[in-house]
Order: sequence, then structure tokens, then C-alpha cells
Amino acid sequence: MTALLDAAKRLVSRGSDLGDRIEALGRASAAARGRLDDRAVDEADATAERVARRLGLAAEHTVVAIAGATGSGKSSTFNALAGVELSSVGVRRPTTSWATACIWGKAGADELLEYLGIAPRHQIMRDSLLDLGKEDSALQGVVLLDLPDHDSTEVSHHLEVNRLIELTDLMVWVLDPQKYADAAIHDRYLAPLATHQDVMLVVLNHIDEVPVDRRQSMLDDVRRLIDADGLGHVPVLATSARTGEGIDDLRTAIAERVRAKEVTRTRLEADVRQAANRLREATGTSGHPELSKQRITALEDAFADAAGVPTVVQAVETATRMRGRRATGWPVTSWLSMLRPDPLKRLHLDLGKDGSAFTGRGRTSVPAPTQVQRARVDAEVRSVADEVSAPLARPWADSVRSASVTRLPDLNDRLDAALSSTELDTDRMPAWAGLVRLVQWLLLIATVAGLIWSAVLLADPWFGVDRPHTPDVAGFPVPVLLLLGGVVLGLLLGQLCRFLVSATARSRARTTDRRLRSAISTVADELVVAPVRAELAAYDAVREGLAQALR
Ligand SMILES: Nc1nc2c(ncn2[C@@H]2O[C@H](COP(=O)(O)OP(=O)(O)OP(=O)(O)O)[C@@H](O)[C@H]2O)c(=O)[nH]1
Ligand SMILES: [Mg+2]
Repeated sequence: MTALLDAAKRLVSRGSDLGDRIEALGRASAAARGRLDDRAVDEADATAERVARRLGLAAEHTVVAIAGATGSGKSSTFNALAGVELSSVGVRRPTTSWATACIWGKAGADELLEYLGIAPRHQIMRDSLLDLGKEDSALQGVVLLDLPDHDSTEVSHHLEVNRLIELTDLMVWVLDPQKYADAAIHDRYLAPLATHQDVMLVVLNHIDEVPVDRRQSMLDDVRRLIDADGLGHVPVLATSARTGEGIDDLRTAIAERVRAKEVTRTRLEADVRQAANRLREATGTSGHPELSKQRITALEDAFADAAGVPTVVQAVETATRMRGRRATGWPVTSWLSMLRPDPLKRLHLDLGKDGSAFTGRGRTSVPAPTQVQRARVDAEVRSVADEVSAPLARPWADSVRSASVTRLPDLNDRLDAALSSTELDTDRMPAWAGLVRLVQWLLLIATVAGLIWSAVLLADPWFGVDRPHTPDVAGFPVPVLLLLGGVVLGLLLGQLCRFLVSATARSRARTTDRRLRSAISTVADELVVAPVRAELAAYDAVREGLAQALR
């Protein structure tokens, strides 16, 4: 496909952008694949490929097909244009079952005939015929096709007609006085080809069978029907393949178009346009809003709530406070507080970087989301999809919605992983706390020393011997000062530090909240935001491609 498109681009002559259009159509259909109806996408792809292929083939030849109902005189017209009896004309209908090609100027036509799928036995080289007449120079470069009828009961005929109509550069539709108003041709072929009116001619054949005075009114009637098909630009000619009347005009009309060398490109452009328009009908033309910051924040909040971020943040604050108080409080009361459980241990969030790998514990023990939390997540995800998909056509709105939820089954695991991989920073206490702990221990030693000293003094183990002098400060004995001072200062220092510890705990809670939310935001982006944006990007790519294809 790409090779074909490249070849096509190379071949597109300067000033024409058909190659770009084909490429743009290919881009649009690639982006639409899996999102729009497969048939529309396949059709666009097939068109891009076919057009690219045709563009890469001999530019010197123009394919002209003669199509119409059975008995309208296609084969007779074909013969009249060729100037020789080439195609069989019969009384019993239908006569032509396989397309026959007459080629004026053989050089380089082989590939084109292969592309058209015309077997060699159905090819006639006009050059090889002996009686070369004036008409031959006029139709130089033409590959004239006599098609089977489109209205017989033979299914193979329809298929052959439909196939070749697609590959033809110029279409000559032959009508006859009896059946020119048949719905079969107008509804099934002419009206749907309104996009291709610049590469069509209509012929009212058997004109010799119409009384002279009725001919004009019949032609007017044909004109009216053709206009109603949306083919206002298409010329209508009157011919008689039997008497030869009007055949020269038809030949001239064909030759003019072929000489202008535009007809192939015009046809291919019409094909690209038609395919692009069909794709655009399916995809719609409206723009879309971008995802708003508020929506994303609301989604992240719901995720954070479901992940138990508030629980963890609370636990970090409580644990920091407990651990800080233990470190900075009076050691005796700290020991007593060891009896209370550590909230982070309970949530299995205190394992540190390598801890979870070491213990083989894959999950935290943060409680699973409640139904209410889960419902909030679902509602926020839906709002995200709704916000951007509201103006989109149905298939795109659907694909945005489904992209927003396809990865949600991973949500619990991903949130848990985000939680357990986030550094909580609760192990180390700040430097000042270490200093305070040292002071507390010194105070405790002083207290114990004071206690022992006082006990010794009270026990009075000297038995009458001169007891040593007990030092004092301002009348207070040092042992008592040590004992009371150690306890009082220790307790006081512990109390003072509570404020600092609380501030630290709050700041760590805030840091934790920030880190967890950033981890959660990555999860929200990967699971919901990015997939939704990918759909919007595909939608934009389709619209952009189609706009360029239709420019
Ligand atoms: N009077 C008259 N008869 C014609 C004219 N064109 C064709 N015929 C006759 O109409 C009959 C059918 O003509 P064909 O050329 O075989 O028609 P066709 O469209 O090729 O028919 P199929 O191959 O069956 O689809 C033949 O008997 C022709 O001689 C015409 O302009 N005037
Ligand atoms: Mg025929």
C-alpha cells in the first residue's frame, strides 16, 4: 500500500495534488480503523489503493466503458466507434457476457489491461486491424470497453459491470427509447454516480426508431431525468448505432475528453472525494473540547479516595507523631507508649524500599475501595468521557467511552502499586530529634544518679563514721536537684517537643499527600486520560486527513 502510494506520488504531475489526497485518505482510514464501521474504512482503503494503482499505470491510455441495459445497443455502439464489427450483436438477449476491449495504440497498455482484468482473448488491437480509417487517430490512446448489461438476471453480469465501472476513466451510458426511465439504471447507477458527472456521457441510442417529431421531446425527457439524478453537467447525445447517426458526435465528444488528458485524474479525484465523503458522513465534522484540568483533578481525587490516600496520609501523620514523641519524650513515658500499635505497620506501609521485596508481600493492607468509592470512580470516568465526546458522532463517542473504561480492571492493582512504591519518608526523624533524645538520656542518667545518690544518703550506710559532705546549690542538695531536675526537665522538654513533633507530622503528611497524589495522577493518566486522548487524536487525524483529501 505504502509502496503504491509512493509510486503514485512520484507519478503525480506537477501542479496536481492527487498523490497527497490519496495519502491523506489512507491516513484517515488508518486512524478510523477499528473505530468506524469496518465497511466504510475498507472501502476508503480499497479506493486509496485502487486510485494509487491506476495512477501508477500508463498515463497515455484512457479507459472508456460503454454501459447500459440489455439491448440498448452497447455492442453496436462499440462496433460503430471502432468502425468494424468486433463485438457480437445478437437478437437474443443478453448477448455480451464478458467485457471486450478495443485498444487504439498498443504500446504500454498491457499493464492497464491486466489491471482491468481483460483476458487477452477479449482484447482487440485496433492497430492490428487492416482498415485504418480517420477515426483511428481521433481515438488514439483509448481503451474502449463493451460491457455486459447491468439489468439481466445473470449475476455475473452485474458483478462484471460493477467491477469495471469502478476502474473506468470515462463512462458512456447507453439508454434506449423503451427503457430510458428504468429505475434500475437511475437508482442503482446514475444517481449514486453524481459525484462523477465530469467523467460521464449519456447516449440515447435507437434514435432512428423514434419519429423525428418526437425526438426532441424525448431527449428533453431524458435530460430532465438525468438532471434529477444530479447529473446536470452530463451531456446527452442522440445516436443510432444502426444508421450511424450521431456516432461521429459521440466519437468527437469522447476524443475531446481523452485529448484533454484530464479525464483519468478527474475520475480518480472523484473516487477519492466520494470515499472521503462517505467516511466523513460516518465520522462527522464537529470539533471537540479538550479535557479540562478540573475534570482530570476530579478524576484523580476519586482515584486517590479509592486508593485510600486519606487513610495513608492520616497514618503517616499519626505514626510520625508517635515516633517523634517516643524519640523526644521523657524516656520513661516513651517506653510506656510502645504498647500502642504503629498505624503504618498495621497498613504494611512501613517496609521501605526493599522491604516489600524482602518479605514477598505484594500488596499493602490499605482497605480495598468501598462501593461508594468505586461508584465515584465510575462516575468520574464517565464524566471524563462525556466531557469530550458530547459533540462527537455516535461511533466516536462510543469509542471514547470504551477507551475510558477498558483499562479500569487494572485499577485496584495499579493504585496499590502506586501506594506501595511511594517513598513515605517516615523512618528517619529530623536531626533535632536526635539531639533531644541525647539530652533526654543525659537527663535520665542524671535522674537515676540523683535517685541512687539520694537512696544512699537515706540508707545512711556510714554507721557513725563521718558521712561525706553532700554538695548543694543555693541550699538544695545536689542529689535532690539531680533527681527532681532530671524528671521535671525531661517531662518539660518532652512537652515542648510535642509542638515541634506535631508540626513535623503535619508537614510529612502534606508531603506524603503530594507524593501519593502525583503517583495516583500517573495512574489516572495511564488508565483513563491517555486512552481518551488517543481516541481524540485519532478523531483529529481522521478529520484532518479527510479535510486534506477533500480540499
Ligand atoms: N434500430 C436500431 N437498432 C439497434 C440500434 N443499436 C442496436 N440495435 C439493435 O439492437 C439489438 C441489440 O443490440 P446490441 O448492440 O447487441 O445491444 P447490447 O446493448 O450490446 O446488448 P447486450 O449485449 O445483450 O447487453 C441488435 O439487434 C442491434 O442490431 C440502433 O441504434 N437502432
Ligand atoms: Mg452487447
